[in-house]
Amino acid sequence: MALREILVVPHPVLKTISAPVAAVDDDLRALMDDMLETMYAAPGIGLAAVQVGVAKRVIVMDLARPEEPKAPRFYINPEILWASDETAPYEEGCLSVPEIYDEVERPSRVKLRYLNYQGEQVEEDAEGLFAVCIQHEMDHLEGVLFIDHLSRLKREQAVKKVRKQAKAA
Ligand code: K1U
Ligand code: ZN
Repeated sequence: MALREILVVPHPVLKTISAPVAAVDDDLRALMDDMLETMYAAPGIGLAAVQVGVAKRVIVMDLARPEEPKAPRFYINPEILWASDETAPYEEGCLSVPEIYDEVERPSRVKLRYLNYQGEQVEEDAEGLFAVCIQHEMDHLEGVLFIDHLSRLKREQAVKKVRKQAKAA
């Protein structure tokens, strides 16, 4: 396993639409293992492959609390089959937009279909933080960041702040 570099705004690759995965094989599992290690090290609760520069429809996630055992999740070619009309706000962050947090409103519940680590098709209902995180990560697969849900002014301020941090580092 290896740590990968997490791309930050305004890196153009983050605007890429990720391509579907053709085969769940050992090379893909090696990528997912690297992504998981990178996410834990950041630390974060989710990561899309495009954030490490690989524009494939792959997401890793772990929503376990710090005192709980690790519970890694893998989503390959995820699709949203249904989304609730009811929405809820959540203060989101993103490893590609470091130190910026803001409220985004999304459907409270979604029904998903995806391939798991073994390449098996799974259907699952998501609510709460799981629903927030999977929608945030699936936005990455379309080249959309959570700041794209904010006003133009807030988005531009966020990118400016991240650029300033990068220059200072
Ligand atoms: O960059 C990412 O996509 C990961 C992002 C996921 C996310 C967080 C909050 C709402 C929606 C999606 C993060 O993991 S940001 C860091 C974070 O939330 C966190 C870090 C350490 C402990 C707990 C949370
Ligand atoms: Zn993100």
